[in-house]
Amino acid sequence: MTDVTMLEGEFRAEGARFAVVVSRFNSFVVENLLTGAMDALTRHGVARSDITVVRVPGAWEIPLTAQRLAATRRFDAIVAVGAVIRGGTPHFEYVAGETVKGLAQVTLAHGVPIGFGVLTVDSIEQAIERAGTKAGNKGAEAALSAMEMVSLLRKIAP
Ligand code: INI
Repeated sequence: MTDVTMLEGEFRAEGARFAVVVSRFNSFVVENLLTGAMDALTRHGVARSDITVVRVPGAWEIPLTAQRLAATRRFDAIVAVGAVIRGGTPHFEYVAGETVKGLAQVTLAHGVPIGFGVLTVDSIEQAIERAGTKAGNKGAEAALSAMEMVSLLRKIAP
């Protein structure tokens, strides 16, 4: 009897090209997420010349930008980095919800993995916790997930 076939990605993706889409809104937090994402990619062997960083005004603008990047077919994965903080703004539900939905559409429509490093949190404290303090760095996690997915998709369809 043959054994089960197991497929899973690794934290390495030789020659893969990454686009990191970064929103400026709440930049005091988001810059730490970007640093985490860059650090995760380069420490796992991605050349800096294989990374393109694209800055956009806010999280709302991330999905369209990701769509355009995916359509170029120049990137093996996209990492989305931003912070939507409730903090009393009525915008929160709309911006957070549409960012998530938009990115879900892009990843499926283009078949390009998107690491989701957009914080959707209630407070600045929660955002800081997830941007390199006690709850880790969600930018780094998103970058690693994107890398793992590149590796996995290569195994599914070399
Ligand atoms: N953009 C964010 O990235 N985070 C937020 O918390 C946020 N809030 O709360 O409003 C936010 N709004 C701006 C939005 O993303 C657009 O950039 C703006 O509406 C212009 O289109």
